[in-house]
Amino acid sequence: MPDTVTVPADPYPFAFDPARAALLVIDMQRDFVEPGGFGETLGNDVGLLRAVIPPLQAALVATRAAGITVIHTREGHLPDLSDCPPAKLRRGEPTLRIGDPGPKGRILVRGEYGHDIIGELAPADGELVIDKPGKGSFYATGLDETLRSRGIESLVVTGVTTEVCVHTTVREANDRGYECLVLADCVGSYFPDFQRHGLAMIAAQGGIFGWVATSGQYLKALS
Ligand code: C5J
Repeated sequence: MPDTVTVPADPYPFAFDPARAALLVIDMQRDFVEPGGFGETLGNDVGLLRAVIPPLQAALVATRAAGITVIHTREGHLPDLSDCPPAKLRRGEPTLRIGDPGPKGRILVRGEYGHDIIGELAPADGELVIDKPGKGSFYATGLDETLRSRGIESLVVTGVTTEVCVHTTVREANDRGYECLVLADCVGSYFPDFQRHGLAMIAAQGGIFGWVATSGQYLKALS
């Protein structure tokens, strides 16, 4: 691998050192992507997120082959829900609330089948899995310390959902000084409009939060 990889991107090319980069795979959990989980209890068509899986599988294969760090996240709560703010528990009018028993186990609770990452994108041995109680990957996790201790400065961001956990994470990362490249076809939303506008918001104003490229552009740059 060269010292610098440059990916054509919006609003301008994204250059990163593979030894100082990580691919972040956000919340590719059954609870968001499969029927019977948290996403569906909120009234969403979870099928819309499945388009992310094949390009993300290809990005993972190429990232691992390039020796770049891979980190997965999972949104969810302790079985006693002590890390779930009452406001989050009360929010909305879901068919099942966080902690209720559902077809894939208790909704959004750590250790349950529905909380885990889908088989198609299962973490490889040695890859970090960060459990987070919020939408952002930095809030109440050790992610910042983990990245700093490994000298990571650039994040290639994938996962779901674009306008919620991906956006929150990219904003958190940007404020902490990380440079983020979001792979447009490797992030997904239940709302096609939010997908489009969410990506546009990241790259607008000269890359106010980061850069956006396709997985094809990323793969070509890695090869
Ligand atoms: C949501 C997420 N949408 N991973 N979580 O509640 O985006």
